[in-house]
Amino acid sequence: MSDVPGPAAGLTRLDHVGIACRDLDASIAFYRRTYGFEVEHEEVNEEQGVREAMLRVNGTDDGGATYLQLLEPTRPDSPVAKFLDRNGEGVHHIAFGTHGVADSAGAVGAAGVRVLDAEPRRGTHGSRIVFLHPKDCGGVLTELVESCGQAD
Ligand code: MC0
Repeated sequence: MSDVPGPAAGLTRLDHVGIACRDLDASIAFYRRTYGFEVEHEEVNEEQGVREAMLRVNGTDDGGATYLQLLEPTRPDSPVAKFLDRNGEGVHHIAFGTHGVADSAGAVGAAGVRVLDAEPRRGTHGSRIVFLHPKDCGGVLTELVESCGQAD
């Protein structure tokens, strides 16, 4: 391991794992029936081209929580639809929580990773999000998320 300090990205936790699915209701039913996870929030995000559900996995002692985010595409040219065509259903991205998404993105960008959003976009439940290029993150599409009214 390198002894060079990493960037001061200010990440606090794993916020969610995003999972691409073709049928959101069937996917929700699987996670409820198999693990007992319940839907905490559901919405359509037209900008991102998804219908999505947040299933709470656990709370954390910092006031945050960790979720599974189930993502069904709403249009064929969306990133999730392209992903499904290419890979089928499965893990689409991971997301790290932060107190300040713009500062975190700046720090990660300064470390040489392409930040895909020049300005934070609107994520689930009023959160502010940016994506990092998967080719700079070991093949993992990575999101940074600042929750709306985040207490952590
Ligand atoms: C694409 N690639 C991925 C990937 N998507 N690798 C890992 N995980 C993924 N999810 C790879 C492809 O296999 C390809 O590799 C290369 O990246 C280019 O992909 P492309 O689809 O041909 O081309 P692009 O450049 O048009 O799009 C890829 C890119 C895009 C990641 C930049 O999908 C993007 O901007 N994504 C961020 C937005 C997003 O995903 N939104 C949906 C979730 P090869 O080797 O073939 O070159 S919205 C969300 O999650 C919100 C609601 C929230 O959390 O609140």
